[in-house]
Order: sequence, then structure tokens, then C-alpha cells
Amino acid sequence: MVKIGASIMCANLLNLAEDIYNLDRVMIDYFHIDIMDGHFVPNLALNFDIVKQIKTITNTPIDVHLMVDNPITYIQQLYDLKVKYVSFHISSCRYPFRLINEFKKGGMKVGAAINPSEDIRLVKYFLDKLDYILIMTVEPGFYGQEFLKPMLDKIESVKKILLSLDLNIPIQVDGNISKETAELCIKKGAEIFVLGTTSIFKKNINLYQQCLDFKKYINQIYKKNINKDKLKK
Ligand code: S6P
Ligand code: MG
Repeated sequence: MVKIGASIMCANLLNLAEDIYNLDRVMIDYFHIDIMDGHFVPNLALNFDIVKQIKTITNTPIDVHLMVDNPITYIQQLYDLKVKYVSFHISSCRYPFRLINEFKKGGMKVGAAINPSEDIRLVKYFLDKLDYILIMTVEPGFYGQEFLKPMLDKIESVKKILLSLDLNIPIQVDGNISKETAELCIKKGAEIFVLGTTSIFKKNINLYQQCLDFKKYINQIYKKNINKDKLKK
């Protein structure tokens, strides 16, 4: 099933409650929270205090995307906030098996993120431990970047591996997701989309309408592709 998350670092932070309210009206699937440390990526974005405040006004699941060195450092905050989904970058930690276990102890669904230049073999040995795979379609750290086209091949390769192993793990894509890029990603096998400045958070554009329109479009494209796959069989 296709799912959409809103990247909250792209929201209007001066009026965050209103954006959250409108995204909830559209029944967005997740709030995607980018957490950076200024080391793993040269930027800072949101933090756990913001997550705590967001949770007071919505029940929509939180999907934390950790772009930090040593993600295990943040385990207690994630437990305390009862975060539902968490993704970490494979290149940010030495012991991914241990990290995944720790996340799971707190009841979290876990995703591993692959940077654009990284090989998909990095996830090979713990693929079956994951709940989703995050394929970065831009370099991590900033919104408003260009979509990296070679990532389409990467999505296709990961999907093929998953199918060959009979693993039903969804692929999430993050970075410059528009109607056009989402459609290309769907055709290659992606199912979860992180929406930011390219698609829904735009100046002088109604967030509710924009998101509703995107959601309808992406569901149609997804259904069309599923039906095509069925016909092929
Ligand atoms: C990037 C971050 C993303 C962005 C989002 C921005 O490091 O992980 O979640 O916030 O991709 O969307 P857009 O449409 O501006 O690229
Ligand atoms: Mg992100």
C-alpha cells in the first residue's frame, strides 16, 4: 500500500500547529521528523522537544529520520517519546544489529537509510530485521535539492532483491518527491513517500488542497501500476 509522510522541517515553523492540523485533515500517514547533529550532516533541523510538542496535538505516527553520528545515543529519547518509526543511516553506526535490537526493544519499527553514493549491499546481512528501507534520493541534510536519477536503478535493485528473498519490506524515498519523481519511483517499487518543499510545502499554496491532490494522484498511479503488474503475471 502506498503511504505518505510530511517532512516537518519543511513546514511553516511559525505556524506549525496549523500545518499539523491541515495534514491531519488529509489523513497523512506519518509526520517525518528529520533529526540532524551538525556532524553526520552539515545542518541542524528538528529535535526531540518538537516531537514532544507535536505529540500533544496529534495521534498521527511519528517517523524519525536520524541523520546523526552514533544513533544509539538517542535511544532513551526515542523510548520516552514512544516513537513508532525510526530510521538510521547505515554509515552512521558500527553495530547495526545491536542498534536495531535496541530500537525494537522500545517497540519501534526500524528503517535503514542508504545514502545516494552507498551500495545496497550494505543492508544485505540485516535486511530481514528491517521494517522499511529508506533510499535517499538526495544527499541527506537539506531540503530543496535536485532529485538524483541514478537512485531509480537503486530502488529497482533493492526491490528485486526483496522479491527474490520473498521479503515484504516497503521502500521509502526521501528527497525532491514531486508527482513526476514519485511516479518514477513507484514504477521501480517504492511505496512510502516523504513530501517536502517540492510537493506540498510551498509559499502561497494551500497545504490542505495541495496534499489532498497529491494523495489522490499518488494512489491512482500506484493502483495503475499494481494492476499492470497483475496483468504481467
Ligand atoms: C533531507 C531530509 C528530507 C527533507 C525532504 C525535503 O536531509 O531527510 O526529509 O526534509 O526530503 O523535501 P524536498 O521536497 O524539499 O526535497
Ligand atoms: Mg528525511
